[in-house]
Amino acid sequence: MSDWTTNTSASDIAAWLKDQRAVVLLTHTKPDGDALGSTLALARAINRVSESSGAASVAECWYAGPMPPWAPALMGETKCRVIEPGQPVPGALDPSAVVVCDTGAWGQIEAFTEWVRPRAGDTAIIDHHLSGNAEIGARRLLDTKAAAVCQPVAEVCLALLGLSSPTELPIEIAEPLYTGLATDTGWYRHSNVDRRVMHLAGDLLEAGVNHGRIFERIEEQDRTSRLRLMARALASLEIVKDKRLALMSLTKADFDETGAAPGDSGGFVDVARSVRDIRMTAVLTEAENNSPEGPVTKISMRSKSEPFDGEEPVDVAALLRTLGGGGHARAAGARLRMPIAEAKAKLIEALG
Ligand SMILES: [Mn+2]
Repeated sequence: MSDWTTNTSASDIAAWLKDQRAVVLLTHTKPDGDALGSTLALARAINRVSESSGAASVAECWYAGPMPPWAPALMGETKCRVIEPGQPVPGALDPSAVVVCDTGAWGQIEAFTEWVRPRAGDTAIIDHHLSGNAEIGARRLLDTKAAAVCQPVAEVCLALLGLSSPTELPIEIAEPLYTGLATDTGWYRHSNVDRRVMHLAGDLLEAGVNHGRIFERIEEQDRTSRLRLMARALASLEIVKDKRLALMSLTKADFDETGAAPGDSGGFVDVARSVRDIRMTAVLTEAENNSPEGPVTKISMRSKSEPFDGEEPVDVAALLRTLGGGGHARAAGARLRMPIAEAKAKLIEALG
């Protein structure tokens, strides 16, 4: 993790991408709005450049599902391949370059590990997370102060297209960038919202993005099974650590009996934030594909950013690193090879 530093610039990445015969864009498993938005925007910018020079479209996005229900609407006509858990990597395309967006951690690109490893020299990482495995990509554009990876990706898109302002971006690139920016900031509610975020958001609106349409497309498309799954999650609520931590647990049976898909629990970790005394929230999920080595529990965790009752905010990335996870100070995750009850005990123990 020691070399987790930027060694290139947006314009150098753009110049490098312009020379490529074929580019594969990757992101973390179970892609969210920022993961999908960043890869789609970049693929479209690369393909615009190659089409304008008479070449065939060369960029495509490879995703490891489960995918959110709104993904097809965002993906549109852009060349994408979705690998469901346990499926092999598609072998049809042998790209000259790989770009990994919104993560730089082996643990988040598991489906592609063996495919990416020999290609490190031809791989770039564009990310905004605080830590990662630098050896994944020889080129690294890391903006750890960015709220969304769509911010540095917007700069690469501008450099590719020779534009000076995001207001000039074509709508099919502005929309996915806006989606990443809006979702990674919780629709501009989280503490990572700053002047840069609002400026880029304003510029993308100027480029023609329709905020209400994107909000409805992402946030108001649930199936009733997700609401039923939320009822299960709320029924499992435990408030521990002197009322500071709200824990929810979802078992495989909760998903099966409600008919919910693995991606349907997204955002549940934010629900308990509404309670004043709760400073941290965690959702523990029994992983869908229990491996021969035993059960896997996924932990998703958030913390509030303001001091409370004389206590500093908890750095959940640092906390979950002690359990092999990572992420941002206010939003982090981990995967533990153990049943939910054991993972819950470990988490509470790690909190001290
Ligand atoms: Mn992100």
